[in-house]
Amino acid sequence: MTVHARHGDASDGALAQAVGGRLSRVDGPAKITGAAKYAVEQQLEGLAHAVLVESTIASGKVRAIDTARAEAAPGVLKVLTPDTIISLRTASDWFGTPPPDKPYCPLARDITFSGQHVAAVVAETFEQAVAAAALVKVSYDETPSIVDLSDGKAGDGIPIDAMTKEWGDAATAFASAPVRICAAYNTPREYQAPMEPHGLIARWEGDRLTVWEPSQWLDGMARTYAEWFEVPFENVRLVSPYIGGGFGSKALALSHGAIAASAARMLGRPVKLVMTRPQTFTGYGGRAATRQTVTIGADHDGVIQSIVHRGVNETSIDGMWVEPLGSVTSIMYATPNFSSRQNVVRVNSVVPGAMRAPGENPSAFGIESAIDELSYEVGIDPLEIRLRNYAEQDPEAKKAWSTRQLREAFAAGAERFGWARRTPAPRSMRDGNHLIGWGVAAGTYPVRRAYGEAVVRILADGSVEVESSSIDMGQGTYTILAQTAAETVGVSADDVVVKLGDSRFPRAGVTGGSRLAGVMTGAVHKAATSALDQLVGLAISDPRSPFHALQANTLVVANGRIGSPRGDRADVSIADLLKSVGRDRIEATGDTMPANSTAEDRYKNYTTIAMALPHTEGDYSRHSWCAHFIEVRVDEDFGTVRVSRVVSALDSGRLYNPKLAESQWKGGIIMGIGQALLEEGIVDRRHGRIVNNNLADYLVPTNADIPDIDVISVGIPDLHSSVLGGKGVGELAIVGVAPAIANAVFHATGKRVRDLPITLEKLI
Ligand code: MCN
Ligand code: MOS
Repeated sequence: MTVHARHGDASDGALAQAVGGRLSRVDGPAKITGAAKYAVEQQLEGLAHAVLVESTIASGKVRAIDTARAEAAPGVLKVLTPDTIISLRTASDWFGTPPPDKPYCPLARDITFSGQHVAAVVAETFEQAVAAAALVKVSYDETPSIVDLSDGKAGDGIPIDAMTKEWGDAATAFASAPVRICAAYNTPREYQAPMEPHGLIARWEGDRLTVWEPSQWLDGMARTYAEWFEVPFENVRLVSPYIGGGFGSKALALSHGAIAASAARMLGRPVKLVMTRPQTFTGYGGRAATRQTVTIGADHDGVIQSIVHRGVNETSIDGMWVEPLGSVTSIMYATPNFSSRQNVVRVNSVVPGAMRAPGENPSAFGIESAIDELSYEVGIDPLEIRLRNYAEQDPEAKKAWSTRQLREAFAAGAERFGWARRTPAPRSMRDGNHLIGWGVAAGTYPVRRAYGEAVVRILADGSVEVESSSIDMGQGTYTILAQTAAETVGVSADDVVVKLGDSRFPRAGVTGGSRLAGVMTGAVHKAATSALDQLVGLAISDPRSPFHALQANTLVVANGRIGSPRGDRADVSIADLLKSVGRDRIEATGDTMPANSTAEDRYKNYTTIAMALPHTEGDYSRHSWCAHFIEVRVDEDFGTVRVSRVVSALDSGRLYNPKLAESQWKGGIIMGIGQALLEEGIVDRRHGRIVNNNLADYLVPTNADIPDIDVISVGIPDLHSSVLGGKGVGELAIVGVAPAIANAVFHATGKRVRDLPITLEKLI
């Protein structure tokens, strides 16, 4: 393991290894040398290969599936159709809502979107399965489809009352406000596009199922598989030690998983199924397309009096996805009058899903663009207007913020960026034929909390082992849990081995909502504290211990050695102490569940999201915050936009590992740049089909698109948010990037683009 310490930071190894140190990723070497085995890289005896056949229409019914030629093709073991696949039971949803007692078929007869799985071919080799899948002939009775939100047939949709937020009298206050702005903001379908596509290997041994599958939630997915196949939860093992990115898309067991596990059961052989890149655009949902109108009533000083917000997001014909569009709108600025409502509209698409900061991300595009528009309307600097409307407490929950270093973020970001040198008028800054624009926007993400569980072992050689069924998809879980255990027990992180990604380990809930780091550092801290207590207890009380005669009531453990606090006795290594007291290990399981929790509570906490603590629970409202300052250069002739400078100041509370948190923030900002300038799922309106379903046509940023990104941490420890004082990091930084870029583009060009992405045809 190498420790890269940056100048000016904790520069010696020991400091880098404690919580708050800049330890490099402990899983890094395994990943870059190829030693890390991803889910579908397992080599299993007798492995068969499944390939999906998908609907080519967006709406209608399968009339017939002709499998004769496929069945006769070389190497084919089975062709699965709705008629031949085994029957499964419907599983509960991720809230744990009990399912209707009805069968579940992962292959569709009723088609509600293009790309729906209708059949699967299983063969001895992958190539044989691909060849035979092309021979499956599906005929349909097609019916007209609703292409997207702009389709005339889409209608106004279904009101989602739970999303309604109202206080004061927003309509009246708006009507009487001296300054009024009103605009509509749209975001398109966007896709998580993780480098590793979805896929799995499923193997049955009797009624025990093992699934190797990239997963943001082993326990939740294991529950779903158990319910589908009606076997006990304990009979399902999910294995996912390394994951090539998820961004929200790998939290749930999906229909392709049910198909592969069914095939494995039917054949009595392990089956591998890997999605093609195009299938990753329809096998599960990306971010829903959204429409919002934001109206703001203010006085001539730019002080907001009323915000009225209406949002719509698309969902599928038979599934429900609500993208909470009022989430940032309702808390970012102080306003005495507020109204937000939301509808969903059913269209013929796969049900949309979670993608990095679902809700907050499009919500911020609306409100952070709108307040920028207001700033020009009243002639006040866009940074100044945000400070004038600063929310001193949560305007919605009417509670104090646990911590909100947003003012500090604005100040630090503005200083580093040089905001004071900005000239206010649009088109007033240029460099040759580049129009230069400077934009600012804020972002936020709530602190989601739940409970976690971990085991910490102090082993005979003095090393420490941590186990948890939580996961690392690149965020740094392995590393921060090593640091937490190392610091708590008093050893070097080099001597800690963290094992994750196996549902047989002590349980963990979903890695979603940027909550895992806070949850799991808490659990590991607790387990490690209890292991340390046991170690010290033994050293004091065991007659064979060299410290027994000391009659001390505590001892100090540091650098893997135990000593007396007064230093009046030679210290002893943990290994020697364990040897002298005749123990080969010390083990402690720690969970952060309330003391009176039942086994049922634990199961529910780890396998559903129903037990998460609201971010406004108790006396405080808890959120991470950020401010982005972005420079764009717009080519006046061609309308091309390049982001040339980013300075972001962020408040995620205490950072467990600043190097990793900065990397997370930069990743979020890069994804935000992609969202602002490139990303858009384009639908062929004749067939209701995503046409740019690959990474050549669905554009994500490359290195050449990304300038140096400067991130500044302005957080302070927030003990209302987590045991060690951290708030969420993973999703925060994407929130607010797109509006900061849109605002910069307006400053550069005088054109307000309210539809993402900001492509050149919208500027010329
Ligand atoms: N961290 C820190 N200090 C804190 C909090 C976090 O140093 N106070 C650092 C740690 O390295 C931690 C990481 O940030 O491992 C993320 O912590 P957290 O914010 O708790 O987020 P989660 O661990 O729950 O990760 C999930 C989050 C989500 S929801 C998405 S979406 C996302 C993201 O993380 N997907 C990612 N970051 C991703 N990063 C990678 N490489 N790949 C993805 O798919
Ligand atoms: Mo993140 S979208 O909550 O997995």
